[in-house]
Amino acid sequence: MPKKRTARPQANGASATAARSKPQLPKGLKAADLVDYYTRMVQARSLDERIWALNRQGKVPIAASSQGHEAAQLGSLLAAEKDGNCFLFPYYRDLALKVAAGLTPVQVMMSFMGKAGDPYSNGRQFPLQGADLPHKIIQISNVVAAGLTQAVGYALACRMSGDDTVVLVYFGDGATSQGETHEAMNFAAVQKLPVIFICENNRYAISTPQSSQMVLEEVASRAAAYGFPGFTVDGMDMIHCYEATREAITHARSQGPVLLEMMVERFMSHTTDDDDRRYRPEGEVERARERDPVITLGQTLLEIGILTQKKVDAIATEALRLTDEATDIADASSPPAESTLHDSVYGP
Ligand SMILES: Cc1ncc(C[n+]2csc(CCOP(=O)(O)OP(=O)(O)O)c2C)c(N)n1
Ligand SMILES: [Mg+2]
Repeated sequence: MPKKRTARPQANGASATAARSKPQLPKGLKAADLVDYYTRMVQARSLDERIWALNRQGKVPIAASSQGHEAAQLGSLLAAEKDGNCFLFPYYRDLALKVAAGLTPVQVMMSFMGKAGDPYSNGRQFPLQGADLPHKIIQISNVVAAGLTQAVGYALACRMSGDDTVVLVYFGDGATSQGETHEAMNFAAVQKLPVIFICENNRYAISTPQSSQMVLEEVASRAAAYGFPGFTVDGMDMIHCYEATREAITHARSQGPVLLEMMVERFMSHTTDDDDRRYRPEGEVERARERDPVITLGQTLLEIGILTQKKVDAIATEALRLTDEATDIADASSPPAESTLHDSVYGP
């Protein structure tokens, strides 16, 4: 397990890691892994930005952005991929995770525009909601905290069928105020199930700040109530999230649940339906963007000497090309055929 907690980032977004020493290549990772994950992160950001613009053009009905959460999502995914036997229960803010897990740009755009070919629900549900079993992902609904009990049930089923899958379930800080979180954590603890509870703490539940959701300063301390470890990590640092999740996977498989609170920043409004200027202090988002995980990971890789500026530029250009191409393909595609209306629906 992570031995130490990272200093908690300041509420105003000031960097807790401002005075970074020259980073080393982390244990278990090759240079190629980091370039690969940087490329995935840039692609996810490019799609996320385009989806927001398409909403304003009336082509995407609603979206929740993962901008600012990417390091937490990709760092934990990298650990899961390295392990090779993990199953993921993300939530609605995990676009970057889903893209990095292997969803193609065209599939993403099909889902957000509600077109036939959306691999999650074939255009039936909120975008990227349903299941993507080839990438070992289930996200049945947007009901806050509902995924926790489902993930715990999945972990129990895996154990009963004799496989040693570790389940990673993702949720927000607000979700930890829901009763279902208590049920899930308590049951997982009693059964010592291999579940990693990953809280992406952006300090807001829509417009409600953390201080109005709970008296605790750290969500991680909730773990003590269930008798399993809880850690707060810098969710803006992908490598740190990778290392914490890697240790958590080992612990979960041998001893039971872990809670990882990843401190992130929500760069955009809650969803495309929200306007956060009504409740966020002026300058907060701008300060948070100083720690943009896409930029800081790129800088880190330049510093270590894994990437050159030329390669960084080429990655950005290729991401934009794929986003443009996917937008055009999805825009020109049809919605699901009327004849399929009753497909996948229980009925007489
Ligand atoms: C059970 C339930 N109650 C309320 C909502 C409406 N709702 C959607 S997202 C949200 C806030 C959740 O905040 P948090 O868990 O911190 O996640 P974040 O969006 O900040 O990533 C709420 C209240 C819902 N979807 N489900
Ligand atoms: Mg939140």
